[in-house]
Amino acid sequence: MSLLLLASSLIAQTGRTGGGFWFPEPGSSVATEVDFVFNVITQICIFFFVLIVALMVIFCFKYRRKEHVADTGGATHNTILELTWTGIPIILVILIFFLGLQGYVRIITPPENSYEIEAMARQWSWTFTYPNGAQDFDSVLHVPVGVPVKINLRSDDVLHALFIPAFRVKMDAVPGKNTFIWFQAIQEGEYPLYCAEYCGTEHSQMVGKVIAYNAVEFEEVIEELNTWIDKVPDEKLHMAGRLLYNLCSACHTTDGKALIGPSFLETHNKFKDGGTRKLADGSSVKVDEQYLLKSILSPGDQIAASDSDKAYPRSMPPGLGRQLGDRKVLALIEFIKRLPELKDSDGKLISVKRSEIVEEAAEPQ
Ligand code: HEC
Ligand SMILES: [Cu+2]
Repeated sequence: MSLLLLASSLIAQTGRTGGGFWFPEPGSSVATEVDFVFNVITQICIFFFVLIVALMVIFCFKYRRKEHVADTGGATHNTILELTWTGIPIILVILIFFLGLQGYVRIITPPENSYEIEAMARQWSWTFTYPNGAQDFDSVLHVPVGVPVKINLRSDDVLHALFIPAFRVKMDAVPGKNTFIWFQAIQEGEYPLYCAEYCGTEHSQMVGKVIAYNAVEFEEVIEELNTWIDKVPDEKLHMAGRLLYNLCSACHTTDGKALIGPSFLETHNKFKDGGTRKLADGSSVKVDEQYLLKSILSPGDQIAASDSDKAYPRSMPPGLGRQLGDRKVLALIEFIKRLPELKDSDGKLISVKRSEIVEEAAEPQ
């Protein structure tokens, strides 16, 4: 056994490249290791596939039925041959097992000093929260290069899975359970990030990206992420809401069509006209700021129904509002209240950049 262990670690140390035909460029420290095990297994498979198929074809011709050949009754057994074809595959699979085990142990053991980021999955986006309280709601994960990063995964609703192909890591996010992945980015750059568990109708839209920065840049990005909403002046808060609306757009349109939830246009009109919203329990409630606030902060308390009395599903993410924090919730309410101001002449939502609405405090020169 120890000999096999030695052999597998020797193999694992040599000839690491990664990427290539089967994989994207390796972006993390374990990527080359994963690729290496994959390549070893593939090459063993190719070798035996060619060997076995070639022998089959050769034997088909060599031992085909011919005239004037006496029937010998066929071979019964050959001990050396049988030991060989049992022994070699056993050694190979044990070797593969140890190769895989070494990589697996590394992948499930985050280093002590890992930088921890909380990930919350919900239909249909990822929210990443950093140690300083900064959050990114747009499924964008910011990481420093050269530092082990541990991502703690949780889900607010159904099963999801965080998958970063370039880093070769993938793990389920399970409601009520804590899971994690860890990796160490080896190169600055942008990498795609996916949800790898079918989680509802917009699952295919649950795509994001990982951005890896050098340590200095990373600190700046996280700082900015933590403070931008405080730097938006009150009169531009609805524009900040436009940015945050991406979090809601999977379920709420702004053009009047109901999706999973009511359209924000309908909500806006009711608000503007002092109208009421029917609820699933048969009562009605005035659509005012109080109602909007409650709808976002504790969606389970009042389930909206359409005007034709069809109740909407109880699928608004319960933790979303609280995680957003007061000022961002306020921004979303302003967004609903001032919806028409955020549309162009074609009725499309205008796009807003964070840099356009954030006011920098004048820096002392
Ligand atoms: C996964 C789908 C989903 C997402 C994402 C979602 N909502 Fe909802 N939302 C619903 C559903 C369904 C309802 C209706 C049932 C209810 O009242 O809870 C609803 C109702 C509401 C209402 C009440 C509207 C009315 O006219 O009565 C508001 C306000 C609201 N959502 C705001 C938001 C905001 C703001 C976001 C983004 C930060 C958001 N929602 C994200 C599904 C969603
Ligand atoms: Cu998902």
